[in-house]
Amino acid sequence: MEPTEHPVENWSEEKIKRRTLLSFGVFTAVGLAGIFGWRRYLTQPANDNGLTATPRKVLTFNENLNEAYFGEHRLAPTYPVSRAAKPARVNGDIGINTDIDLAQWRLEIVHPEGARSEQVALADIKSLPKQDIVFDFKCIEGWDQIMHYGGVRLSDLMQKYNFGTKSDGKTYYKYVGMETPDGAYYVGLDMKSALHPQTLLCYENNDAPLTIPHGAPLRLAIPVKYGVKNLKCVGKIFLSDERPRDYWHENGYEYDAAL
Ligand SMILES: Nc1nc2c(c(=O)[nH]1)N[C@H]1C(S)=C(S)[C@@H](COP(=O)(O)O)O[C@H]1N2
Ligand SMILES: [Mo]
Repeated sequence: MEPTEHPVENWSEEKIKRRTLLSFGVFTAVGLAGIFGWRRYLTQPANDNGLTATPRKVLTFNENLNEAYFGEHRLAPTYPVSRAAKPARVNGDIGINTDIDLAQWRLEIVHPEGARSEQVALADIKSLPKQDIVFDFKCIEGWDQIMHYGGVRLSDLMQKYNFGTKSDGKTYYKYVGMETPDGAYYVGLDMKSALHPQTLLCYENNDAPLTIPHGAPLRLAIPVKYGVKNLKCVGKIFLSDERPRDYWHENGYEYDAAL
């Protein structure tokens, strides 16, 4: 008779108990590894672009609104000032009035719920911390150019003039709308893009005051969006939970115009 190579084990009650405990232990260890792995994933450092190694899109779903707004922002690439185009290309003149009286200009901030509106002078805007940005400006028509703009963060302005949030001071409106003084050109921005640290209201191009064709006295520079959203000559800013009208969206382009 052949010897049995793998004799059927005679599992004692004791051994079964041990095995059960062991597999329970393994199960728990795998579970804990999963939890710690997840926590590490949540706290992993961001790379240069502000992105974590693992795509985090799926997470925003569960994040509360404030975190989504003030949490990580994906930053657009920036460049050395020396690479900025001089002079910067001009494109689009809807709502640009070459006869504009720059001394008379005021930025109108319209608070929602009919509460109030404010007229802000350029000097008041300039009193906020100055920011410079050199980014690759991209037009949906197919050209791009590195441009250097200087101004203030839209988020700083919103904080200073206390607009953006509802009366509880915490809940943000969903959108920010902007228009030229004559209302001929207009854009809508989702709040997260409006609060993005690279979203600036600019009064300078290449260290010089903006020219009228470039949107004097104040234009939007929003590097996370295509050129169409970079409204020149801002006359009015307002807030809404409804998507504000948007010039190029009305002309068939995708609303977000996100890069
Ligand atoms: N008021 C106003 N802003 C505007 C436009 C316009 O026609 N009118 N055109 C947009 C488009 S399509 C582009 S590409 C950029 C061009 O900005 P630039 O003239 O500073 O290059 O402005 C945007 N802002
Ligand atoms: Mo454009």
